[in-house]
Amino acid sequence: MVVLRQPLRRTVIVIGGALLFLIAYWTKARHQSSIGWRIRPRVAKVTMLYGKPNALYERAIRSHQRHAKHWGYPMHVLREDIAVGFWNKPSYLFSLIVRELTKPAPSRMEWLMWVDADSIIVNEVIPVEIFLPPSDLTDIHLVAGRDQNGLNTGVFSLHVHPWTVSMLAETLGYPSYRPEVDLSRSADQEAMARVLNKREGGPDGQGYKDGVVYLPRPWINAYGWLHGYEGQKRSLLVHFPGLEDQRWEHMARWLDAVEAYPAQWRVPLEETWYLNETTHFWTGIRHAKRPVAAAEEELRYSNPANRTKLEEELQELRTAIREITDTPELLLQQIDELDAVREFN
Ligand SMILES: [Mn+2]
Repeated sequence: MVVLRQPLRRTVIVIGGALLFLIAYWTKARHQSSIGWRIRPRVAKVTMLYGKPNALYERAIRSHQRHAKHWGYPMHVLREDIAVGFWNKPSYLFSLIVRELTKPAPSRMEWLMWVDADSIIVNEVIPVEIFLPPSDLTDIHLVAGRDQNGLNTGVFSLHVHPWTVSMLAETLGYPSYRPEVDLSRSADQEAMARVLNKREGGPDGQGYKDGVVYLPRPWINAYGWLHGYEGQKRSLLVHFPGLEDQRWEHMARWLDAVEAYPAQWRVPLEETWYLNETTHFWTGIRHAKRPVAAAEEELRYSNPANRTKLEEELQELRTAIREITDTPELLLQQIDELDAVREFN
């Protein structure tokens, strides 16, 4: 064994340590840049679990933590009951959005992704950035999915932006300023759905509708039912809404399967349909946003006689963008119709 003198040994340790750090950093950077993401994460994940200890929810949250760790997403877990009734989720999100906004822009997260504690990550090597608008689409502030009851807030993403502060403030205030409305059981979800549908008020007087994009819900929020799974083997996660007491058995079965054979569920993004489908989805929206921006500009100088028609067509294209999930063919049709009206201006 070579015996090094004290100062030399220290130098060797320092240089060795620095080299190891560089190698680790380089490996991570290579790993992440292979699909084009920046090294600093732009998304944090958020969930909550409080009250009576529940081992299944804890295991579900651990699946989200593994996913977060894999991609370097910070993860926030609310552990205290902070609000009366059903308002913990929007209250916590409100606090986190405000906290991010108090930081200088370069060190903020850009998005927060909410995940319910009754959802389990199935394929932890799927990054969530593919479900968020590319950074040139700056006027989208909420990405969610819908089911037969409308908006589902079990899994959805919020833009770190003043728009979101207003939207959450209105959601939290909903029972106070609309006490006559029966929000039924999922009061926070119902209140948010109603706020998102508003056409007046909000940050620019136009409500919140145009800041929302609905993507095919099973991409981010595939349901596990009593007799099956809405997703596929390569899907991101499974969520168990509305199963009541049968939820436990199903959660246990899924957790056992995912924890026992983790490698079997990890299918890299490149080998899933996700990459193509999501790229296609955002390209479609980008394609439609361009004529919207152009028409908005033209509206300012347009001939008053044509104004109403142009405004109408513009509104229809905005709706088509929001509804792209349900009626993708409508998007192209509306782009054509808006173009036709623009030619007369
Ligand atoms: Mn849920």
